Amino acid sequence: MNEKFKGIFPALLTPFDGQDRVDTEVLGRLVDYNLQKGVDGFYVAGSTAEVFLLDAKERLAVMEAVSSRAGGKCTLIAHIGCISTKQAIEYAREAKEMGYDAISSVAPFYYKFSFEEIRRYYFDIVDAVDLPMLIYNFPAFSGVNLTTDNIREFLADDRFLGVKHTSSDFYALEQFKAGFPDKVVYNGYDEMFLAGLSMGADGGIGSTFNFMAEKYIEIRRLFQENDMSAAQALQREVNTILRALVEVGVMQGEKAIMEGLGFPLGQARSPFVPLSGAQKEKLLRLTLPTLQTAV
Ligand code: MN9
Repeated sequence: MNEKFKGIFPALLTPFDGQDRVDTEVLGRLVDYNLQKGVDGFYVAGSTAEVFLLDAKERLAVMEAVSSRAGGKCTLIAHIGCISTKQAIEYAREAKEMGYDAISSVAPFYYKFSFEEIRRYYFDIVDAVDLPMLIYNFPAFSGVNLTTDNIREFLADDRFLGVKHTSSDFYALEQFKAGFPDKVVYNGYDEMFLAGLSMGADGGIGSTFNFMAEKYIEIRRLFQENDMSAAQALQREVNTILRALVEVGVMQGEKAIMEGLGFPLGQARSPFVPLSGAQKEKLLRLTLPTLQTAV
């Protein structure tokens, strides 16, 4: 039943035009470009989409652009997370309306909510909207540290699809699968994709999948065929790109790389600062030679 959720899911970037407006036309092309590469689905309006820098109208426009372009062609997960339960339920209802296959949410952050409050947040959403929920566990950014037992409490309920685990705690990842083999666990850090697979991940949701999905599709194939040395070699190649990218900032860097590949997505939104000419030049020099051009 959860087969359609396995595999490679780019966490889509949000293209902005020259006036800093969401460019849904370019977003549609980014979707097609990745569908042609054979991705299994998309993760929409998440961290990589700069979601917390979008207003509600823009967020819905992003969700709508992706569902109208990719609906019926692959599996779609909408990140509906925000720190208000009421607002999250509204986004979840919209996702349902637009035909999304699942919803996902980061834990409510900023106010240091107790686990009981976080638990209620998730259960109120799944009580209100009939779509499977993927927990988005990203302690480094959210500041919310859910324990393995906390997360297992959600997984024990039928309405929870699984976990997107953006953490290097691979023991926790393994424990989710050990306790709940039928739930879906996605690896979150692209630089450790192969490690996640080896501990039981069913696939990955990643931001660098936007421009090199083919490499992750191949790592997963090699892993499934037990060709670990080839899979490691490819992860190493991917990590030379990630190293250069993380140094300048993920979204800014990815947008510069996409532009270098012939696919301009504009700038990351303020307060992100655009890369300097020298940063861009160095990034492209270190990354483009091993990447496929976009068009
Ligand atoms: O959840 C992504 N996180 C963000 C996954 O975009 C903030 C990852 O794909 C990372 O961007 C990537 C680089 O650290 O692994």
